[in-house]
Amino acid sequence: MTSSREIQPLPQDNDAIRKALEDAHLPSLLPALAQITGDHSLLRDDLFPESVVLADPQGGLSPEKQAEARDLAVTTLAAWRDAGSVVAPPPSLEQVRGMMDYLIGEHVSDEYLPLLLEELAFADTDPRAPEWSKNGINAERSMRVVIIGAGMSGILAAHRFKQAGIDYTVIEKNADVGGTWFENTYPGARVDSSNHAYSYSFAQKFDWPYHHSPQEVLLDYFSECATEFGIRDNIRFNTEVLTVTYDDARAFWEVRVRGADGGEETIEAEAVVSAVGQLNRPKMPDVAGGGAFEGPSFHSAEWDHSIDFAGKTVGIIGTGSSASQFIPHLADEAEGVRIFQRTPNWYAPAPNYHEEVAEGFLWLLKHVPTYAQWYRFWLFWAISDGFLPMVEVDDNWQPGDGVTGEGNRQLRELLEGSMRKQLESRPDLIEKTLPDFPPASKRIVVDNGTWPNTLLKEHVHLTTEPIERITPRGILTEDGEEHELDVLVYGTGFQASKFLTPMKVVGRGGVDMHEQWGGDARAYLGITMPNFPNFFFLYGPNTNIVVNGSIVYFSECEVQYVLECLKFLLESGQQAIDCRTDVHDAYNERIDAGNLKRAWGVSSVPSWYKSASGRVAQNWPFTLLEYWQQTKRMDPADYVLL
Ligand code: N01
Repeated sequence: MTSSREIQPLPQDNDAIRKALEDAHLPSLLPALAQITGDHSLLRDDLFPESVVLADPQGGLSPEKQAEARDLAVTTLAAWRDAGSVVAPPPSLEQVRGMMDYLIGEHVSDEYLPLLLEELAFADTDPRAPEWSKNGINAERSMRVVIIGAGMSGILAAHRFKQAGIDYTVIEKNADVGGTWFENTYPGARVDSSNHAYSYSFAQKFDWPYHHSPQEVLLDYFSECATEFGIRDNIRFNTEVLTVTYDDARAFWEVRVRGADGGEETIEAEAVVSAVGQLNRPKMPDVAGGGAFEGPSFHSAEWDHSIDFAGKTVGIIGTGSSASQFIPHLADEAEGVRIFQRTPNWYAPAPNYHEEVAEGFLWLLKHVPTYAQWYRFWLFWAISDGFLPMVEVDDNWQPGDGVTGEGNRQLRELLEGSMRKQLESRPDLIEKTLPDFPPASKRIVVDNGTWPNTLLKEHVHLTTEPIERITPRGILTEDGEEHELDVLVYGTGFQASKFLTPMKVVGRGGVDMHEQWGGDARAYLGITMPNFPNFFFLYGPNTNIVVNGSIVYFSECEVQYVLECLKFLLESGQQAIDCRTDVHDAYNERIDAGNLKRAWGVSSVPSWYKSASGRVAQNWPFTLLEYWQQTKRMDPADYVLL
């Protein structure tokens, strides 16, 4: 990644610059030009973008205004180059604010400003890095941390602990880093949020080949991060955590692990960080006859790459985000495709979903300092808290209503219009695929027309008849038809609400974590829970976001909070902190009330957002800003000090 972040000199040839500018994202280019030249008059009133929405990347600038902006950019870049390509001194806070105001088309409030400054993270700055070190606070004290999992959040935690000089060991069950991006190798797997924003704020990559890169590109990114951060030597691969047990008398954790050779051992640690993810353990469907099918069958997260689908009829149970990505590939290869859909999905149009990043845009990201940061910032804002009104529940909402409020109605109109248009030649498919429930009741699937085009193929059949059972030869539906299959693929998702399954975690006084939860995981800030001192979750209960932000952002906030907790332990000399039950309960009451004001909280549609009891155990219902504010500092009053 370091190499991909090196800015290359601008060429003498102005035509090359002009050509690249044809692909420029203009709202984020002008702040970059203002920053490198120090000339903030470039942010002209008449070139002010009118909006920040993904569907209109040029912010409503007319073609004439876009041409003017490009002319201005050529002249500015050529003059800057001719003057020696010297980047102006860092802008003042007011100047940065002016650039942000320009880019987002409104005045950045005092509340948001510090968060946005962190997210902007200009090259070679890392505002979230710890400004303290363990030995600087207390060199004598033992502070060993076990991190469970080396996916996106585990790599991040390891990096931060290394920066703070904290002794850490990462236990990873797989043979390499990457977590979900290591395991999900099904054809078509790619990130469905914008890639330039789906990366660590402090390790931005300029040269993403796609706006939504495929799995192997994401895996490379996280693998390179692990190498660049220098954390690999502290990761024990092919090693699984079996039990985690708190020793009350000595105030530390015993982590029982099994290595690749089957041998078991116990690792002691003062703190444990769970970075196991929510979408990790495959879920098989609860239908009769599971295991009866005699042909090859597998889950999407355990793809069997040895199977040649040519000439075969493949059945797929499930139509979620995973299935919507791999089914089009199966349809290209197999002779017959039979899709079994229980509940339809809303599909959000993303025209650039499979598009490579345009050559000129990529060129500019590599040649114009700070441009990549400003573009990432634009994306961050575009997919941020402004989306929340679209999922809000009005007070007069009634069960069965197809929308939850005015914002949700607008969203529904957009999605429904696009789905109807794409399937207009097949009213039967519109009937089968158009949900009657409000958008965002469950996860909206991202698509660029590939899904309806797949359904329109003659050899692809969408069955909405409920499954009665799986048989040795295929699937029997309730109408009595047995659908004969050669291969069966389960696109049935993950055991998301069963956090930390199948590990056994035993806290203070022998309390079992899963028993305490009773099937309904909760935590304070999604990070700590009573009876489990110095045990921290990343991507824990109620930290998943649905429409605003990315989970990388959440992980950065969570790790920041964990660092604050460890710092407190080092400074105070306390052995452990245990979340207060009243604080935890009051927090969760608020979370539950918040989720009941969101489409996913009131809808009865099945989704991985809910636990078996029907409570939303996964999602964060509030703003990104609020989570940042709550995790920025740790308040010792929230904890029992041990
Ligand atoms: O899993 P899912 P997924 N009988 O739980 C069906 C992330 N992700 O792996 O809706 C019949 O969404 C189930 O039906 P229903 C993303 O956050 C991200 O697809 O419950 N059907 C549903 O259709 C996503 O949301 C990316 O009625 C049964 C499907 O199986 C999350 O992972 C890519 C059934 C499960 O869908 C999970 O997505 C992929 C049964 N008994 C995933 N049981 C990217 O960023 C389940 N189903 C690209």
